Amino acid sequence: MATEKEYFKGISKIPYLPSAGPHDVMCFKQYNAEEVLLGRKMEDWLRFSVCYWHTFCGIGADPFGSQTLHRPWNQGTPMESARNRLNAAFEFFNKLGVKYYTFHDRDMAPEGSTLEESNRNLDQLTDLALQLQAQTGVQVLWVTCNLFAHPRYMNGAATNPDSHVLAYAGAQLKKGLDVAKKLGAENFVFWGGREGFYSLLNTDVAAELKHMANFFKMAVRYKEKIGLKCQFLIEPKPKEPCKHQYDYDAMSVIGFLKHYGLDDHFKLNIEPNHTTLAGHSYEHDIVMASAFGMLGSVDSNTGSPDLGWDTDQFPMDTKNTTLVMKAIIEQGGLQPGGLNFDAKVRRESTDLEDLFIAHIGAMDAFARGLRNAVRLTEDGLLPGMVKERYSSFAQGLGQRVEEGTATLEDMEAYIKQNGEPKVTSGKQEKYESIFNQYI
Ligand code: XUL
Ligand code: CO
Repeated sequence: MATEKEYFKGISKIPYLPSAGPHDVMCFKQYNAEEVLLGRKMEDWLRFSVCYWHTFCGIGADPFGSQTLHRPWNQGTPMESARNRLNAAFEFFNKLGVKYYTFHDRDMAPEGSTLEESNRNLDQLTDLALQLQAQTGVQVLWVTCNLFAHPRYMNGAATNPDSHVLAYAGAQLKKGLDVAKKLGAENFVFWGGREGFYSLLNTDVAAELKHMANFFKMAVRYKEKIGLKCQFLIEPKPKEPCKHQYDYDAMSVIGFLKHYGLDDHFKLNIEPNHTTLAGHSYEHDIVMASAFGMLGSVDSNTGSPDLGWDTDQFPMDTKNTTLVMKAIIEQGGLQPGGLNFDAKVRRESTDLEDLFIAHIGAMDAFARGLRNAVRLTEDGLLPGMVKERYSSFAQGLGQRVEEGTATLEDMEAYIKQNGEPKVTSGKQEKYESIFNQYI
């Protein structure tokens, strides 16, 4: 690969060494890209992706302290840094053995003082990205527009009370969709960071939701006009930065999409740390989105269950990864989506190699989750127990409820004939005990 400089010196391609000891954290022990499970290669079940904003733009600053992460690619003018960063990123993807990456328009290229200048910056950087993609085979899992960081968006982008701001967001989105087409992105994500409110006293929620739906409709029309073949995804999050965000969780977004007739054009990008912020269990929104055929992709990270904010940690808990992979297997895979590590090393993890250790650990956690979920599926014990639990809907009156042909009069006649139903144990502990034997 023709990079001008090696950024991750002393680190070569990460190998699969299943018998390596616990001390060796620079190899995969579970993730074997080419190994076939349930008729598909591991890399195709998992479709791992590295995110640009945390891994290459993150500097470890937080509201209480300044930069702790000093990256060698952040040198020179903003455009020089952006080029270095892109070269470093592709070196990282290759050494890690990951085939996809994700980025916001403004992490790839710095924002200029006009829309035209921002677009020119993006043109230059995406020319280089295209070249690096062709050299390495690494592809864009998804691209997104940053419609939340610039001060103009402080009161929202698509839900801003000022149509001038909405117009800026639309102009930025138009370029973002052109970039998605240029780089062959497989998906395009909308995360509404400022689409919500802090006070209902100054907010017309009905107007804002309608404007947001119309903004999405413009995106659908432009996508069709330019022949962009990618899946649109909305990423739910309940709060942070807004006190209340409209895309609260999977079910709110599904309801919104159906209400405005957008559900054929969008699926969901579920981030478990957002799901837990909404007060649900880790896998809840993955399962809910999947149940409605709306699970498009996963921002694979985790929070701390004992904290109330988005810590974007690398997912290391194999119980969680098993539950996620079980849902993904049940829906037949995630393609064209993938498992994108929207996760950041801690600001105290200051070595460059920590970026590798974090990704390798998370990839192994997901590979192990996949192996567990495959055994669970192949054994068929738990799925069989669930099927049996609902077996009364397979014939007679239950079947007619299932098909939607039963009436309340039928219910009354049935009860008069059959009387009180018998009490049946839910057996939760039995399910939990069996599940534990697979992780
Ligand atoms: C914010 C978040 C974003 C989106 C893309 O919590 O998850 O990084 O994934 O804008
Ligand atoms: Co995310």
